[in-house]
Amino acid sequence: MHIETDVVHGGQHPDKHTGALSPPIYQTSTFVFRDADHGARLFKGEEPGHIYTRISNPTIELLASKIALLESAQAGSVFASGLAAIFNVVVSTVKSGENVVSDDTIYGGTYTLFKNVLPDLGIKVTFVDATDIDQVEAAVNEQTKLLFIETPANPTLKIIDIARCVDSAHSKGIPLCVDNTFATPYLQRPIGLGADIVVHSATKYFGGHGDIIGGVVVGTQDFVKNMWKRAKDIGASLSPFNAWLILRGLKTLAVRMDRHCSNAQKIVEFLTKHDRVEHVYYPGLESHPGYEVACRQMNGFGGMVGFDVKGGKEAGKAIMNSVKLCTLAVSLGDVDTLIEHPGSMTHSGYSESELLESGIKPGFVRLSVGLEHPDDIIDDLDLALRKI
Ligand code: LCS
Repeated sequence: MHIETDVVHGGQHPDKHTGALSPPIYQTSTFVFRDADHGARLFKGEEPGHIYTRISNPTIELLASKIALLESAQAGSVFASGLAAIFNVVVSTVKSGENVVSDDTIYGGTYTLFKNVLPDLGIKVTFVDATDIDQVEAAVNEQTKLLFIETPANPTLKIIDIARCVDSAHSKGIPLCVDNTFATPYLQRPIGLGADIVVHSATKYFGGHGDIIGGVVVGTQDFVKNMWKRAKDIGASLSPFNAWLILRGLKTLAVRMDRHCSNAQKIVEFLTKHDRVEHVYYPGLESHPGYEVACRQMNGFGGMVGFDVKGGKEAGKAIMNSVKLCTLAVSLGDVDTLIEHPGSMTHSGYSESELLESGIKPGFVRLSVGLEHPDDIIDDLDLALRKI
């Protein structure tokens, strides 16, 4: 089936007992055993069944299998947040004394996890610019167990060639993990390009309405099974209600992504012509350094846009303080257009020099283009830009 059909029907069937079309929310902590031996068999794994929602739950399993289907992966797991998903991927592939090679432009929370938390567990992360495959190969050594990239990257929309990273990682015998949050499987499917693991912040386009926090990992059956053996004891499980909200959000993923993309395209056209705007970052611009790779590996350029305002940081702040329709808030992928300043907000874990090395200029403003009428977003931005 096409992905437009899979987001609606994939993995879902009317409820066996009641015929309910919408899946039930199994809002329960625990599941009752038939007798003591039944409980013991479930704990030993001798019989399939649910024990306790931190370990498994039917609503959560439905979501995990649906996302695996959408990403063309064998299996999936869901977590309480995107960062919990990423943490569990790392600790199930990398041990103390080993290391990760990661692109240097990633979500600020992932960056601080990699820079500050993992070293305390004995896991080192080497940051490189993964658009330069020589840098990746120079950084990988005997102890490297994972290559990690985000593409398009948060916040600069840097595009990394997934197939090239696959070749490089596999030639060194290590897996490639791609954070596909910005693109979603509607616009990009890294597993089809050879990636081993895909992670998402489901908080964003999957949920789509700005009302949940969640994370996703997909990969091979073996990888997901092994990861879950530890993850169930780490305990960052998603709640059944949040799983259900993500299932509901996914139904409209395709139509929402189409509109996010077309709205973003119109806003980019407006911003590139604006005399107060210095530079626009969008992979759909022919002048974007990743344009050709994006055309090859994506089916659309997404709803995220970045721009530098003439006048630097103060001018960027002035825009964010004077917009009325665009909402000054972090997160992304919502129906509402969100505007923020990565340097002082989402990416404040980067030092001044790290921001510059990652191409995040002081005045860089990030826009998550929502589903309002594009002319209204443009009018709002135009008024704010004209005030500086
Ligand atoms: N990966 C990417 C690409 C993200 O943008 C985020 C969150 C995460 C992982 C972590 O997911 P979470 O744990 O929040 O579900 N990005 C955010 C952002 O840009 N603004 O606020 C959160």
